[in-house]
Amino acid sequence: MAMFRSRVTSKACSNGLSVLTAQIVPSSRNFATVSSVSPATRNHKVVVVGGGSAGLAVSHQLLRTGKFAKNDIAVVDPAQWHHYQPGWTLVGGGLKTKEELRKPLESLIDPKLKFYNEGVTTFSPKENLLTLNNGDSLNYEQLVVVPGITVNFDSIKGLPEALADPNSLVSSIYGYNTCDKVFHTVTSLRKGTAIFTQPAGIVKCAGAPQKIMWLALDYWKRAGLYDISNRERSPVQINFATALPGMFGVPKYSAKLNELRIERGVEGLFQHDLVAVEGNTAIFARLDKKDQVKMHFDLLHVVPKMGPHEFVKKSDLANEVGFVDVDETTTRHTKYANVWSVGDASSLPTSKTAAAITAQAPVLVENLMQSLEGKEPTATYNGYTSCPLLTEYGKVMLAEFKYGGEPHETFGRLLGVDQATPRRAFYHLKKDFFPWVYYKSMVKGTWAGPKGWVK
Ligand code: UQ1
Repeated sequence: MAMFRSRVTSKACSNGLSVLTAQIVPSSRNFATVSSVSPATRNHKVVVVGGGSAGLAVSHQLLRTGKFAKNDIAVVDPAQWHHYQPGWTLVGGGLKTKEELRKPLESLIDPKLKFYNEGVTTFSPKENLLTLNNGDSLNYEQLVVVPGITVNFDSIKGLPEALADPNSLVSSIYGYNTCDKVFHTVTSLRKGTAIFTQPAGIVKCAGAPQKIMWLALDYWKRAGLYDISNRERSPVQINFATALPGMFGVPKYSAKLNELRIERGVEGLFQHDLVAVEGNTAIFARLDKKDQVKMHFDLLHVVPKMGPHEFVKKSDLANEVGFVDVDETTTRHTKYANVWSVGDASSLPTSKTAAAITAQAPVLVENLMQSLEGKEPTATYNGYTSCPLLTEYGKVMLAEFKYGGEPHETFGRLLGVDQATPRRAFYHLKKDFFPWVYYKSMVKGTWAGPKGWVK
């Protein structure tokens, strides 16, 4: 991060495609600053690190309390673009273009917020200070650390090269550069073995690796290339190779998804963690048998490993695995009482989604405001998160749950429906309503997910 700046970053300021060298440009600013201009220190009441889903929701909700003057709140993010990442699955399914899902980050930031279009180099929480890549420092009373996580394409040997090769049928919905290659690979395959992977460790939206598989299956079925009833006779065979022991982390939805998998003739390769791609061979570590297996593929959809940003991981704010160490109910840092985190970068033990942030952001904001007044935090987060799981074109299973993998279904409560049953209405929520309400309201701080619009 000190030497290079990425032109394209993902939802927060994660350098999502750091392995694709075409996207990386040397940063002259770092050197220019050192040689000519002396570093400056600036003061803000609140500094928010990250202009992703969490950063924008939190900063605008803070602003809307009416308790801050212009430039009291600063937002720090090196990205030029803000991406609606939940939409990348829809791009992979040929339902949206990637361009329509992004907006210039600066255009989403209220002019009353001070925007630093820079990355963070170091945190000094004991001094209430952080330094930027350009050498400047920011002082704060309260710090919100929400930079998201990085997608590590180079965590799988041979993957960067395979993704960059326009002739390979290897792709991933997990990056801006590669999400549109996915639909191209799906429409190009005529016969053979398709493998969809899900890695060991934490990923954003744990359902997405199979959402794209269900869309591809449906596409091949409609094209006459996939025979659900006869795997042997079907021109295309589908394998779901996941490092997990089941289809999903929540038992209720996992059971239903496994039924779908069996009904639809998809082979489940559980505890299989992709480690390398060599030509048309995928190499998996088998986590239960502690060995490796090689498998031929004709189409491969890869979900790389993901992890915290280095500048967070190496800081005093991180827990032992690199996430910002916060209390799971108040979102306050366990050691530093004026530091807060939600979203992907946080240690909150729930599934990392934009839906989770709709429930987390108001809790963080309420508690931070109380903290500014010298009061103890009282708002609590119950672990709410959601995964609108596309199971075919036109149908979505709306998984919603809280801590402990316990279902917490909005429409179950309101209408008495079972959300494990895939429905057309949920599909339109996912495809049309959520992307719309996200840019219309969520990034502006006026959308609280299942709780609806806030005043
Ligand atoms: C949501 O608010 C949201 O954000 C706009 C999503 O998009 C990523 C979601 O997937 C979900 C599930 C919600 C939650 C809202 C309702 C009405 C269930």
